[in-house]
Amino acid sequence: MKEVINQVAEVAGYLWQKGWAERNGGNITVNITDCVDNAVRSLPPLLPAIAIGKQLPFLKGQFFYAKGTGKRMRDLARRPMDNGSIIRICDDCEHYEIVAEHPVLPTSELPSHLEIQNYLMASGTRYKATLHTHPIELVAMSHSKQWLDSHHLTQVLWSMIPETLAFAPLGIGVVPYALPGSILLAESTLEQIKQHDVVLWEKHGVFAVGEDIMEAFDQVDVLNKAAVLYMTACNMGFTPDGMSQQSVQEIQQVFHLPTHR
Ligand code: 2HA
Ligand code: ZN
Repeated sequence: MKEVINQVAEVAGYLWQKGWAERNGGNITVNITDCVDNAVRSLPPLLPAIAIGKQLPFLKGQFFYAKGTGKRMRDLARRPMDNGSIIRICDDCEHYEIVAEHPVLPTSELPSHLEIQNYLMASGTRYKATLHTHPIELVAMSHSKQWLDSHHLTQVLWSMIPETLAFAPLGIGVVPYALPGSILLAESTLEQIKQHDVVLWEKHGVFAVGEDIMEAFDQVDVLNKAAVLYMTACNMGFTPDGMSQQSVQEIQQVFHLPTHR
């Protein structure tokens, strides 16, 4: 469990260094059920059970590490257990309890993170981590209608550098602007996460999933790197050509890249 939480802290540090996590921006949730020991399993709740607002049947008895509401990624990087907490989903699948280490209330976006965690469990994937962050260049692109078409955005980003395609083979989904923390945002994100590991929230940020938090971060990082390359070329006064469609398809075939999870 220590290893998983140390990895969360490492990623939180990267998010801050990249300028993607101003103030309390961003959230991290990781399913740690497989690595909690008996001592943690038997911990009594620190507060009365809190309603999730929805029934999530696949999360019964599951344990999560979740960043605390209002907490800063840069603080979490140094003190993960003071800026996040371990929660357990109650047997009714509608409430959760905070069991360690302090009564730090989880992220305001917990319901959307848990709803997507419920989907990841239900669909039998090995995915355990969900990440929300504010990557500068991808968010900047989302301010123009031409980039809100998921297919077009994915093709352009993939064509910037071969690695983008290799390491983000499911491309990037797009969710139209919705109020942060809203049910609409959670549900639109869930629909897009069924086809993509990374989803761009118009004029806000990204939501990503991965087998662990490092993988979720890496996918956002390679996609944002492609956005930086695109914008750097534009800043030099030209629109980049991008790799040809043929080169993109060649990579998909040679590396047997998955087209779905
Ligand atoms: O938790 O970024 O969108 C802070 C956020 C919410
Ligand atoms: Zn946000």
